[in-house]
Amino acid sequence: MSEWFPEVSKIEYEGPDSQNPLSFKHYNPSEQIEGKAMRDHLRFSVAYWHSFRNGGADQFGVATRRFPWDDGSAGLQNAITRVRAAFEFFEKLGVDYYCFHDRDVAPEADSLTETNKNLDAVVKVLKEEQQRTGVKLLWGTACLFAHPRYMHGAATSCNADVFAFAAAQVKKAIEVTHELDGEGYTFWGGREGYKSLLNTDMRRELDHLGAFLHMAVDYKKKVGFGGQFYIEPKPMEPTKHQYDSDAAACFAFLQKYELVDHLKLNIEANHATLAGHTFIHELEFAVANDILGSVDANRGDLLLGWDTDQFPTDLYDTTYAMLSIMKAGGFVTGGLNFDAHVARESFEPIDLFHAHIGGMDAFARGLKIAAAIRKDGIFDGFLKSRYASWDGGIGAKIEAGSVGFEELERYIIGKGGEAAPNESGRVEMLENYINEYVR
Ligand code: XLS
Ligand code: NI
Ligand code: NI
Repeated sequence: MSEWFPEVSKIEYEGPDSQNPLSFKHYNPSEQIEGKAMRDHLRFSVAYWHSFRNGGADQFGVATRRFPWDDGSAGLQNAITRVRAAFEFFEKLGVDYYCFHDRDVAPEADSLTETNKNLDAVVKVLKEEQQRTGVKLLWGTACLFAHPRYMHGAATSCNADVFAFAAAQVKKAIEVTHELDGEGYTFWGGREGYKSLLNTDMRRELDHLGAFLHMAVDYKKKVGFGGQFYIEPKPMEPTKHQYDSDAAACFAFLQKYELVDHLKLNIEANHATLAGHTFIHELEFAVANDILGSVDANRGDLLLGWDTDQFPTDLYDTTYAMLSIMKAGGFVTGGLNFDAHVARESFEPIDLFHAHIGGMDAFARGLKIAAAIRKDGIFDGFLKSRYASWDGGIGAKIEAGSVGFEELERYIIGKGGEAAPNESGRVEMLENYINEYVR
């Protein structure tokens, strides 16, 4: 099938010396790294909403992109044609996964019943295309933020009917994700937060969000959906403050509402920077608490205060990300979902290829660099010796919980009243090491 991208054939790995912009220089799907194929380390996914629904409109201007397969209508036939174009793209790009919101793939009608019928019609085609191409669903989700009914939020709306509508919508979204063998389902709390605290009962809203997620967990069990649930941290935008503001806030929330066993995190690079953290901080926090699930791979602009969702190109970021992901043992159900859109001025279908090829190559390089770093073991060795005082003696006793303040006071006094001297953290030396690998 070569209907919508006739000028592009399957993107192949041509190696670092290739001059062909429509080839991979680093992503070689079957290449083995640490005994596992690159494609299985990276598990790339295309975000349907950004690549197939985002026309490039921003706060100051209308859409700049109307792709040839799109007739501009909100009709069902248009939605179906778009699915065919999307799968032609996935296939030619050679990604193994995609992700969608319910409303990205099928139009919303005047009633939930009619809307669900539209969704069923499109899901039939998605299934057909998945079977034809072998491309799989990484995760599904529901759009609980675009329609005006969600102006006050969805699960955290002041309007109980809106909560009920959102529940019905998520119920259906879980069903179709299950139907399509999705490996996961993401909750991103688009408007689950507030604009003003003057009109917000925060305690009640948080309780409602906890209750909503429990209902989702119950329903998942009831229908036998075996995919992983994720919650995706983001601090703001469109809200002033979103409750799942960063990985730590999500973890606290999940613990309070006893949801830790049921949800992992979907960490997005740009959301980390909006939260005033680095991407690597959010990943490391998730890894340290065993809650890393999946990744929305994109990049923000540090000079702009919003979710610019650019494609990832920074090799330091991709290297650090792969180091964290590999430390956690790699993805199980998750993957690298390009939650990213091309620039407003990149309005041709071919730009979708350039963008994804760049992101895939950037992560393939990050993977190779991370594997080289792990193989040499310099950083592991440094870490081991930096914490050596915990491997025996008083450190081991503290870790084992066998001493308290009184024993520790006696220990220090017994040593002549002073702690052992510190050693340098060697920050610059370590940064120099990194530069030897990232090139
Ligand atoms: C928006 C979010 C969104 C989620 C899915 O900022 O990143 O795209 O990934 O609802
Ligand atoms: Ni995202
Ligand atoms: Ni985002």
